[in-house]
Amino acid sequence: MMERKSTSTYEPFINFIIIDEITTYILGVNCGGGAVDGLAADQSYTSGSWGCVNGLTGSQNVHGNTGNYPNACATFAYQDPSNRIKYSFTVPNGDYKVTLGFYDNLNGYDTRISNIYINNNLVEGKFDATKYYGWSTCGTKSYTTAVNGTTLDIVLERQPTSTYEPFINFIIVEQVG
Ligand SMILES: [Ca+2]
Repeated sequence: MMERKSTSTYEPFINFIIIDEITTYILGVNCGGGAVDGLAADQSYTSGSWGCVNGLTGSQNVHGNTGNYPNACATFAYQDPSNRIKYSFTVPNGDYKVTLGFYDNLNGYDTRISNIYINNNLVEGKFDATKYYGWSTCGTKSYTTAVNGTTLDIVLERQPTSTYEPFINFIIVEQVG
């Protein structure tokens, strides 16, 4: 606010104002499926954009559930027969919260056990969604990470003892600082 001083001959004036727009990056991906639950459809990675790296994204329908992401949990992405799945996001530098969604419909005899890396840092060792959430239950894991090189990579690597390759149902990447 600008107020005229009692001693001023003229009223207050101003020539221009610049307001820096603060933008924060947020993107949710329905891995292995179309646009549902407020998340974008999955896609292959292209330079400067985001998506699943190294080939086709496999998907498989599983039973839905009543969680926050019932439709996103109904499909998952994996790369068969690869022992590794990777998503890459081109983002502004800053601090990020990464949420990974899992819904494992395997029985108690088969396993999907993986190490999870974000920008080459191990954030989860020997992760087994069924052990965390139970069979056919949607659950999430969240991590924070700093991005300095405009790239945010998420990698899931199969553990040698795992029956099946790594999988993931959805990803949400959100700038928090
Ligand atoms: Ca999905």
